[in-house]
Amino acid sequence: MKIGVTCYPSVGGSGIIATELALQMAELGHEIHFISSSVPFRLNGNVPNIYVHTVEINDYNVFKYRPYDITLASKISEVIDIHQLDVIHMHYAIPHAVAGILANHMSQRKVGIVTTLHGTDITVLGHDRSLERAIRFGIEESDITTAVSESLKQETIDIVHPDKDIVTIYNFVDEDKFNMDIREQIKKEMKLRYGIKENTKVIMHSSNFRKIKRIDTIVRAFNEVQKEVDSVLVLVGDGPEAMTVKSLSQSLGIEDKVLLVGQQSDVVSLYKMSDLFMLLSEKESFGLALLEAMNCGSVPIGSSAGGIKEVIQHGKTGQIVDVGDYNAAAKYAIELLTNEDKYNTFQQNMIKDIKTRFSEEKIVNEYLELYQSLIKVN
Ligand code: GMT
Repeated sequence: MKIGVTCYPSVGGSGIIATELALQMAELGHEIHFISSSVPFRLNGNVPNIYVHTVEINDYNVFKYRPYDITLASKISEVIDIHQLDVIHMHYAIPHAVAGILANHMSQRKVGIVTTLHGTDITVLGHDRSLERAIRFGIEESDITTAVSESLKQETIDIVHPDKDIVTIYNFVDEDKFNMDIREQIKKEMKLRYGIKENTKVIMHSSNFRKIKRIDTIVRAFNEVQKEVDSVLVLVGDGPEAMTVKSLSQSLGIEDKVLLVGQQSDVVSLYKMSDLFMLLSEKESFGLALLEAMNCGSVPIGSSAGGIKEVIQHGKTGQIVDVGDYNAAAKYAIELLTNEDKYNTFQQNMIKDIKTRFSEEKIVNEYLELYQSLIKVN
């Protein structure tokens, strides 16, 4: 098969899923054509069967706004015809699905269109309805639309009311990269590197530090935990909330125990260093970082927002708390960090559960079947 893929190439779960899926498809012998504003960040080196077509947008005085979406559509259509694509996979309804649909109209060859909803375009509609018709159009005019959790699927139905079935396909984890291999050894090395004592427990969070991630709740929960358990909080990533987090930890008098390590290329080693992973967002369609950290052995505490409660089985593979409830998060964290048997049981359950529900093989096959069903139709 020849598959075109359009995603946001910068750091973020949707770009990661698009790239990891493409890498797997390429390994299975399919030809992948990325049509994107730049090379996706998880695409390292030259991978056979993967081609990247970047969209150039020129600045003409005649346009008040640069026509990125139209240029993208034009480029997708060019790639469809030149490379004789069979299917295009658009990540996000706007602008990508809409650009893909337009591209299909422009091209001589007609392709099947798969659109994956990752959350943000539906979240945006919660407070700005101006894109509602475009999103509904993107969903309805795609041949197949998928959502990354049941929760996102339901939210889309409730807000957009599309006249179309939505298929849930969960995010998946790259088990070759994110696993528990030599976890104890890496943990030791990383603690040494970050000046953390061997017996000190590590609580971790990683994200793009947007307000919806509610890192303030994590800092407040950690403040309670460190009163009872010798621990540090390691925050991986960067974004608009970084300063707020810094000043909150200063005002709580725990800044020495809150490590803001910024964006890191080797998150795997960081995850292996951690005992607990917290994702207490107020909106989260799935939480890919959570899944990746879990497969590295970090036991999760998540909020009840969106798809997080589908990723974590409360009381079995991790714990779930209400959004903003830092006392409950702290209580669960203290319990897990001081009860080794319970901790080990959760860790074993979680690794088993990921293998069953979120393995690369399972999820890649689900997408493959969708692509194949479209080839039969076209
Ligand atoms: O979490 C983010 O802010 C990044 C965002 C993105 O667009 O990459 O992630 C979204 O898509 C991921 C992949 O499907 C999901 O795992 C994340 O939960 C989702 N983020 C939100 O819903 C906030």
